[in-house]
Amino acid sequence: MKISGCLFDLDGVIVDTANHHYVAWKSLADELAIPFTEVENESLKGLSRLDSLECILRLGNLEVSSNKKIELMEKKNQLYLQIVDAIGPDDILPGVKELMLELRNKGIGICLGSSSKNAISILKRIGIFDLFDGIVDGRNLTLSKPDPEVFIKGSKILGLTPSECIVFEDAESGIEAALSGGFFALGIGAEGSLKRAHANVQDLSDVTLEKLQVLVDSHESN
Ligand code: B16
Ligand code: MG
Repeated sequence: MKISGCLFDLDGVIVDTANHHYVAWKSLADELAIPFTEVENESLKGLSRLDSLECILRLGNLEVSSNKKIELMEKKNQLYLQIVDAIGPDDILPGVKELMLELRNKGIGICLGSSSKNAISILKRIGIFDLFDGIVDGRNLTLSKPDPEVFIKGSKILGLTPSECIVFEDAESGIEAALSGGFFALGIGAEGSLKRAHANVQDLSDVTLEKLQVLVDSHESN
């Protein structure tokens, strides 16, 4: 497969907002006296706001009304927005912007594939919104990762098939979404994590289009 398109997750791939989501959920869980640590948070990564809240409520065996869920989600989001208010271009994760600039120069399509409804404001805040050919985010999705909808929509925006695209993901739900959609799934994170991905890197420092193509080719020859 020759790489023609790249679909980037946002939180945890482009910028370290994955941790900011955790801090905001942790504060809400503490208030509700629900035990919640980074271990439980791992399975929340990539899930929509509502799916994340419902996971946390299940951890505490709590059942609440739909109105209460809306109130709790709003509270978490306000806290999250307060935290991300401080982020800027310096918070882009290592290698991301360099890789995106190279991809653009070489005519490779770039699309966002994020579950977050805050994605566009974050991209504008860190100054890379204009590097994207397309955006799929929490505002245009009916199904949350691990459903492949987010990446299928992204590949369609780029005018490509899934088999021509790489997905960059830091979350198990996102890797599953990429695999079930028929994409090449590149896992980003600590060594030993995201074992179901086709290939893994710790971060995007020094990752180039050539290196990505080598990862794809070596997976295919295995
Ligand atoms: P929001 P991604 C996801 O973004 C996050 O990983 C997840 O933790 C968050 O709950 C979800 O977005 C919804 O975010 O509350 O801002 O709409 O990783 O798919 O870019
Ligand atoms: Mg993510």
